[in-house]
Amino acid sequence: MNRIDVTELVDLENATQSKTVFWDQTIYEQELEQIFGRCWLFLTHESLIPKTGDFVTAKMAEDLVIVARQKDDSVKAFINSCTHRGNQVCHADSGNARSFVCNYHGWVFGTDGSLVDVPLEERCYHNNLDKSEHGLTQVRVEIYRGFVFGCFDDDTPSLEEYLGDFAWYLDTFMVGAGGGVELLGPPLKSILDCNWKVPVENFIGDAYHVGWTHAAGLNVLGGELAGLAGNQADMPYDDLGLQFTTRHGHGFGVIHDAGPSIHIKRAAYDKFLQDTGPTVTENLGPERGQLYHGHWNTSIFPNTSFLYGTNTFKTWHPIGPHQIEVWTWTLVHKDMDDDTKRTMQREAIRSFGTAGTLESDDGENMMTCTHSNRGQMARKGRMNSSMGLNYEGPHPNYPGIVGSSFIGETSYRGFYRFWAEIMAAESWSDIKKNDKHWDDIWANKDFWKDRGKS
Ligand code: UNU
Ligand code: FES
Ligand code: FE
Repeated sequence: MNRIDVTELVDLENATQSKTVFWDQTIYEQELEQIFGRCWLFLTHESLIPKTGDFVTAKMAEDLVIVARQKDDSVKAFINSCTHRGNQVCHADSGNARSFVCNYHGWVFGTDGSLVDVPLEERCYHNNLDKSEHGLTQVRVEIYRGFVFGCFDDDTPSLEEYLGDFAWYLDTFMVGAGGGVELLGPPLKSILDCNWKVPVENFIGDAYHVGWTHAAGLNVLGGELAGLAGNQADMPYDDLGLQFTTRHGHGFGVIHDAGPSIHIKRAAYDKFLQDTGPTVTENLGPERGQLYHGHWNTSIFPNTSFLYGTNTFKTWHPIGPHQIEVWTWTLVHKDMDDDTKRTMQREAIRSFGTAGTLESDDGENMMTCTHSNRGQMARKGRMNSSMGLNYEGPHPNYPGIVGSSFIGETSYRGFYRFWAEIMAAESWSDIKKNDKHWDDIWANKDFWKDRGKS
């Protein structure tokens, strides 16, 4: 493949990106191979396929996959395309099956993807078809805290290594209180006419837009975030939260003590957090004890995002450079009673479901960020993500790089830094060579020491 030179597209020092990254078809094709072909991609949560034979269909960028619970309780995934003539084998979103029968000529695949039966095998194939060679293409699967991921590349490090320091943060709510979390499905699905990176960068670190894009909504909702509406100058922004980026482009921003702020019916959720918070501090220490009560806007590289607190959990599946499918689940703690889970699901859907009040605020921006850069002149321009440059650095108490304010672009920069790295990298062994100095670009090594926050 003739690769595009990404050094032109992402300027790490000045924190700018070419606007063509949202529009260009060749860049997109390279993303499919270099990023979606080699990263761990979120598929589903174990709680959605608890029993043998339970399955969901999922997407890995433009590839369709089937994810199924096996007899030995493991989870397997395979490409949802028949090895006979390529028809989609499973059309359901989810269910329980003993086998998958292709609609076209009737080939039958086991829930492990193996080809188990072929019509007229003896009469017309004369027993010359080797069924063991015609199973569905297997996808590598690994699970972190119940979150099932798939990967197309055998050279990609383990899911745990891929998440790396980010798992330290995820553990805050995934295991901090002991009971774990789960996703409520089925996922809502909608189409949005934007490049996949626009929502990812929005969720990874764009708290800047919250007080502006969502000003009207926040004013009506009230709660802890209402004070952000309209970007009031006297807010103590530096004390309200932080933002983080870790190896491999994952990142988030936290607004302290604002967890359920977007929920209206929140009494039971508030109580759950109050009751379980001390256990998190006990198990994981005071930093994560505090993060547990915050509102997080988060993306896991490349295309999964969530708002912990609001509890919407999303994957942005690209369909070409200018369109995505948005899949939206609700994130809840397993130990919550069913009523509380339902209430949280309704609240998450009301705000960040397909027709959610805040989701629709964002949708229009995401579309126009893409389509305003289709022109040959617009595409030559640059975008800026320099907010908070140098007000960030390694921190004594948190892994990764920490930005001093939740309104800043530290995690944007981390995302595009890894985007550029993996777009150019020949292989994962080249990426590994950079592990030791991946954070060199954040030049201000003593930022937190100088601030006296240790
Ligand atoms: O719209 C968002 N991504 C957001 C909303 C982020 C933080 C708080 C509330
Ligand atoms: Fe940020 Fe226009 S002000 S995109
Ligand atoms: Fe938003």
